[in-house]
Amino acid sequence: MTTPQPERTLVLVKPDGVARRLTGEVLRRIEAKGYSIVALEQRIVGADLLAQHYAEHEGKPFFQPLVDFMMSGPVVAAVVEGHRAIEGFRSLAGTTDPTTAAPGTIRGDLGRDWGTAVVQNLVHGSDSPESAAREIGLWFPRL
Ligand code: RTP
Ligand code: MG
Repeated sequence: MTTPQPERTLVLVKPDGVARRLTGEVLRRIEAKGYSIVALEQRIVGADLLAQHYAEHEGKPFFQPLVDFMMSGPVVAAVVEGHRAIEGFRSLAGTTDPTTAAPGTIRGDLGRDWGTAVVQNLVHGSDSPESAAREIGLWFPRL
């Protein structure tokens, strides 16, 4: 018999999600899926953390609008755990563009394009085990 391997992912409720009072709805979907929330914190983030978090996008046209958006209000950061939680949360979130994200997903059900400089899509989820380890280290260094 194989042993389930718990996996951790970093989830962010972005400023649009917090402002729209959707934090509880996002956490509800994570818990309803069967994942555990092992760390949770609301905070206002600075440019330094965001530059590290989004280092892969540095130099792209949406980089600065993205950083500005992420500093526009509080963010809720969570570490979510469960077998295949990285892939599982990405599936719950839906694809990047909320206009076309599948209904049933967080972005598909709750998001839309507001015509802003950078697409506001409610949540972030780590995209690989390497990203998850790096991002959890940035956001929750004591974990
Ligand atoms: P996330 O990192 O936030 O979970 O989203 P993602 O993987 O689906 O998207 P990613 O490609 O990593 O991009 C990070 C965030 O940058 C904004 N973005 N805008 N062409 C654009 O206007 C564009 N591309 C990306 C989005 O907010 C996206 O979530
Ligand atoms: Mg990403």
